[in-house]
Amino acid sequence: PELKFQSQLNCAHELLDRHVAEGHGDRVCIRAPGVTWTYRELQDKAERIANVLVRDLGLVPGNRVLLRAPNNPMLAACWFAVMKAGGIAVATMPLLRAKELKTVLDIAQCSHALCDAALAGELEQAARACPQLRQVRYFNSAEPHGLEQAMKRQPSGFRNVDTAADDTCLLGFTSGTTGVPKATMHFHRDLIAVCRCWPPHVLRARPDDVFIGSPPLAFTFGLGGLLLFPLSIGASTVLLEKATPPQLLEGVRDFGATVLFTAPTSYRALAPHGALLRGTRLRKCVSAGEALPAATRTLWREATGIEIIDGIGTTELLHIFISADEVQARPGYTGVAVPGYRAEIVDDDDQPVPPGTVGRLRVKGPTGCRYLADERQASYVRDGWNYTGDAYEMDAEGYFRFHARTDDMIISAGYNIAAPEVEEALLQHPAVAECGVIGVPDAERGQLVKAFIVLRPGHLGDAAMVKALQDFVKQAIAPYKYPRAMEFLDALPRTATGKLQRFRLKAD
Ligand code: 3UK
Repeated sequence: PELKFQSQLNCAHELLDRHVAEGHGDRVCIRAPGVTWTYRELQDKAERIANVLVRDLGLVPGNRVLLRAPNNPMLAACWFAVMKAGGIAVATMPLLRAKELKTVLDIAQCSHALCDAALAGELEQAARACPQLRQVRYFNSAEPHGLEQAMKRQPSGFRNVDTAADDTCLLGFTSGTTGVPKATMHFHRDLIAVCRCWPPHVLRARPDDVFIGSPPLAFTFGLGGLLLFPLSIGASTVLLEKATPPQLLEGVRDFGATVLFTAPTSYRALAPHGALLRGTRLRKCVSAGEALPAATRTLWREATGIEIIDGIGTTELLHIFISADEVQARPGYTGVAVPGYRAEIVDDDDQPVPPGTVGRLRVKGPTGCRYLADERQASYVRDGWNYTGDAYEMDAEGYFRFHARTDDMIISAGYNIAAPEVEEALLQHPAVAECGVIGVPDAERGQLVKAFIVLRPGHLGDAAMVKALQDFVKQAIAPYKYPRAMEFLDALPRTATGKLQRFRLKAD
């Protein structure tokens, strides 16, 4: 049963306000260990924080507010407070160090910051070198000058600043597989648009669903999946500060979660414990951030009985634009264009290529793409199409198959080899837990395919293993793609969003 709403949505904070305005304020909105907030309670917190921002901290519409916390209820309240006060939210990944924070503060020109006390150290260090940052408040601490103390002195109730649908409300920073963060601007209407495209057409969750997952709210995959989407239908969301595989398992069981958002690497780590999920309410599993290998899809289905919903999204376009639901899902394919979006494969001259040809993916849709930096806008957005930097192929039915990031195409002895294809082949070997493939310079072949392998417990990375894995790849895919060099590691370098950092493998 869907909740029916009278009001039309223009701005992001209305995703929260309309529940209270239309009589659903007592539904459970946010849960976390030891915390349950209804929609009304979240609104009350957000409005008190908005009052602090405007009355105590002098925020004016358009000011940029740095938000910094692990996924927890106060972060969600601060996020809505910024929307209500007409500010622009700049959420940062919890793991960022002072130097990276300074880059973000400078690019975004933040004047205010709301930060979890647990993450104060790096921000204090960064703030010393950022004179534009005028006001910082910490929450989730007992200190007398904390945000909660200031909230107590403010009335509940806040008259929302009169923002328009096309006012910027969010600066999203890309997660940096190449190391350099890029900022993209999003309007209020973009946040509403993502709630209208992928969730109703592909995810199809219900008001009684309980969302849970690992992506930080600072990553737009997490912001949508763990905040905007559940709230847009009156469902509830579980926010976990730490969401490693064991914590996700526990969370799904303890909170009766039904919809899970996480990355392929996390599905691989969870799969051996899949039996523990069989007795739970879990019914939908979403994967994004990296390509989902066919082997991981199978592993998960066999472990849990659930078909993963894969989807590619980007920070630039805010959320998922190519995806397939449980019925449409095809192993090895991301899916089809999400209603509302157009996706095409083009050659180096921006001309569409016939089905079955690998080329560059470009996408157009209601969420647009606006980089903060003009040079970037000029080179990555042409004719309204956003070039994602991915090499993809579309078949005659409109199904899209990922090959590689354009930068991750290895050219060896004249052959084009997509690093993820070699990884996918290796992952099918029972001894391989995780792997990363790159091209390394080679005098003879130009580039050489090199694989970094994390073995499952009980396996040894010796010469016999190298030979066995090379032979295995030659059987699975065209033999010239096999990794001629191989190295065994305990873990692979990954971003906080679960993406493999190939540039770090290349540097070592
Ligand atoms: C890669 C995928 C194959 C692809 C994101 C869902 O990942 C997100 O945003 P980012 O800006 O990175 C975008 C790039 O990541 N990618 C993401 N998903 C897939 N490749 N299959 C996939 N399913 O290279 C893309 O260009 O960090 C994902 C929702 C919101 C997001 N921001």
